[in-house]
Amino acid sequence: MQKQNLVVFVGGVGGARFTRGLVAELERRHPSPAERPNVTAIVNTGDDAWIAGLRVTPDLDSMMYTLAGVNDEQRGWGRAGESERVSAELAAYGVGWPWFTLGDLDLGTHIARTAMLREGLSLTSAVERLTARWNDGAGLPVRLLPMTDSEVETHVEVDRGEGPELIHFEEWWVRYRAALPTTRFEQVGLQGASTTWQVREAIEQADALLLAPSNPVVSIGTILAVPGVREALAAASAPVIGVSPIIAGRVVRGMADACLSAIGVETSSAAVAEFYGARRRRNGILDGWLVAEEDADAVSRVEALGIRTRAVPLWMKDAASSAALAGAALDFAAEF
Ligand code: FO1
Repeated sequence: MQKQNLVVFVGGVGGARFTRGLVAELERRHPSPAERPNVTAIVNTGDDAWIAGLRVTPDLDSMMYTLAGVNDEQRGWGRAGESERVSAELAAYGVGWPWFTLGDLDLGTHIARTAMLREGLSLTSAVERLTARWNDGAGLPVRLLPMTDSEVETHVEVDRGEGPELIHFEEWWVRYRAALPTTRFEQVGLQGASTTWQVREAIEQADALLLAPSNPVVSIGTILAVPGVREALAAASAPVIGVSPIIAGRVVRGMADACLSAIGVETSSAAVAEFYGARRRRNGILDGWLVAEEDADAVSRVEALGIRTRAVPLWMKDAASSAALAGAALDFAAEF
């Protein structure tokens, strides 16, 4: 029987946890790897930045470290058992971003990636080589694809007192904890960019397309803005099932509410569904939407948009609940 192909659109931490749950659920449902579905993650690279001469790709790294089982579970980013000897030296030299800690092990990844890029590898090829190293060379249970091989960075318009200016998303997010008011996100480099043939092919061959409960504006929204992605989704035969990143009017983690309010979207599961739009209506993308049981009252409002909606347990507080959520998304997709 033809192996199923699953594709999940992800940002950073929430996407990594959801994808880890999906892998666990698939292992439970399909004990034999021979007929276990393939999983491809299309990952946001809008948070990427040049720091101390190195190309840093936060969301790809969250996905790689989490799926390799070497992530720092408490902080939600970077490596477990990390040290910061080199970053202290960089700070002493005034090189890099002192407020954005690059651990020693993490720097190993950034040095390796930057070396590969300087050899002429695309980011997609570099990710393939970086991910192959884990699990004694067996690699990861999920193929990671950057949303594009072009440098497309999310910058944020703020006013620090000298008038409007654009700063890198990570500076806004980490240095200012998203507390600086903003009204605009700009994807610098989007003009000449396009998605990759690997992304187009993964979407085309997918049996189900899942949107992880990642930040709808700067993660999922950023992926959707890359030329070629929406077109591929519109042409795809697979159903698109989204998981709400908002529960009872609150973000599950991170500061997605700061991003949503910046673009005038209410922090609610229904408003995010509206932001993504119904696939059957004008250039929307959703066929199905999963909301938390706490938001069961939103189901009818989202259904009225032409998006089939279901209320399920949405908190990913541990491995079991993450796997159950992934299973609910798979079961919902199977109904289309
Ligand atoms: N987040 C922080 O809050 N503080 C940091 O110093 C920090 C460093 C860092 C280094 C590498 C990396 O891949 C991620 C890092 N992050 C840090 C998290 C980062 O802001 C997030 O992973 C996403 O970019 C936003 O969701």
